[in-house]
Amino acid sequence: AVIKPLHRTRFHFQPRRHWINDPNGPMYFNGIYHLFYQYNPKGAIWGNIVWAHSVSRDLVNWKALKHAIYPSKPFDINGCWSGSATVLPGNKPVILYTGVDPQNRQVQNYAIPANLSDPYLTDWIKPDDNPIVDPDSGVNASAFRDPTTAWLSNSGHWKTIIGSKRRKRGVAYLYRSKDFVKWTKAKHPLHSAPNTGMWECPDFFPVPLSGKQGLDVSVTGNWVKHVLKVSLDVTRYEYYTVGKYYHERDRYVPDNTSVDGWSGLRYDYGNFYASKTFYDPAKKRRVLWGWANESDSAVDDISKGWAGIQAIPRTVWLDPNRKQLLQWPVEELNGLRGKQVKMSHQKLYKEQHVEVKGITAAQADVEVTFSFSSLDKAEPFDPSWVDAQAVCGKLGSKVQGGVGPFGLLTLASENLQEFTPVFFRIFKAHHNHVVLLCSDATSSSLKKDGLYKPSFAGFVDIDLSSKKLPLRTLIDHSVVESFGGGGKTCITSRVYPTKAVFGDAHLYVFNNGSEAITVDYLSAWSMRSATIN
Ligand code: DQQ
Repeated sequence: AVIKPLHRTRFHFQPRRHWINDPNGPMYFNGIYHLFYQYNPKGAIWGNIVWAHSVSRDLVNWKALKHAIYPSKPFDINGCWSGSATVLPGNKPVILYTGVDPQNRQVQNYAIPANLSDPYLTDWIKPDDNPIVDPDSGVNASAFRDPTTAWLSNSGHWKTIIGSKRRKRGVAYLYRSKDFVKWTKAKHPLHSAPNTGMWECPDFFPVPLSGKQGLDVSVTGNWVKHVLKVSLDVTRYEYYTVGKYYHERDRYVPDNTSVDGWSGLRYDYGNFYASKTFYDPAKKRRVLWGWANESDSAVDDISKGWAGIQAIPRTVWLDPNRKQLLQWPVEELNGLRGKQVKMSHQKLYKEQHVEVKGITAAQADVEVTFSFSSLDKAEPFDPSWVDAQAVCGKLGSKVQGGVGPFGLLTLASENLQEFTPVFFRIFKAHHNHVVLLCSDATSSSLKKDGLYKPSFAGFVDIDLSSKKLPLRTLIDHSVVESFGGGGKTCITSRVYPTKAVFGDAHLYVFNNGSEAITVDYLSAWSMRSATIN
């Protein structure tokens, strides 16, 4: 008999087997989306890293091609690590990536398509003048990696940044080139920040001050802001700032509403790392890819034979408040929506949960708007609560509140022995209200050993004057990926239910606060499986 793999995702990107990590070199070229990714062709743990390669016409269904870049030359013999694609004038893609050389130094290389008229760009050449950037004596050769998509300045110079650290200071070194082959390090880094450690996978791009449109990375002007994102290897989270790029000086300065480091903004407050955006000229949008690692053990991964997925690609743009980004699953995902069920004007009193019936709750897309008539009952907010995850750990979905907790119980078993709640809780602070979004894996699985079950959470900087809070959650067997407040705060959890699987998984709306909540409107869809690799 064929055993259906319990936790394998059906519409998230993953290879057929083995380990994957960072998305690499995403790009659009002649009608086709390319996604490369860090991949171990030999097993379900990290190692033997190559650039695997898939192509798509819709960012949803993918076809696997042969590995694009793999160790074969001295400049990458010990590893082909992360990097980015740039499409040069004349529609010529180039990849910049980090190679690990025989001395285990991290060097930067380039690769070009062997045949530009091959629509899939299947074969890649690594020219003999590699590496194009060596770590100089001032940089730590084991912390010097992950070149970004390059941008072109008015002076005709290409620029890229490379992640690094100087002692505990995270650094984005800037390099310039006239011809994309000979690169010179700028005297000053583009940006750096104390006590953040190694900056992996930097990403740097412009966003217009208003509107949802994305921009090519080379666009500048007083009508754009720039975003710098870095991934911190020690703590395994990412943060970004919104700021200004002074292109004559090649310096980036975060706005005073944006901070570097631990308390900074995150694309995702859950399991999401080594992310990277690209500009899609076909739909004039900027699209974000990020890796969602497993939260089970290496032993589990080896026995299931795979580890790692990519989160659903998201369109990103600047919030009208100009302080943060907004994110939403790419519109193409809606093409997988099948059977739809609806709920409206559903009151939820304290301790009540109501089932959303009639869809495949283990593989679903849910959009809901909750409303409340008053904030009078909101619990007091303790100003020392700066760590959202700690607050959610203390005030879980079972801890009764005032306004909230309310939200969804996803991947729930019939008697709620297992469930992953995604919920809001509203607090009253001195001058304002504070909204918390939690995606809590604590009760997600009855499995005792080897699971990481954090109570991920983030604050939602949202205006409550309409007395409404929207939430969208994508559920895909071992993934619960949520977009709170219209994409203001996103959280991805990886969970491994033992009972709430396939047809035994349920979905509920719930409230556990003394203030009654109304489900104004809910739409949930069974999701079809995508064709992936
Ligand atoms: N993964 C790659 C590195 C990168 C790290 C190696 C981030 O290039 O810094 O697989 O997850």
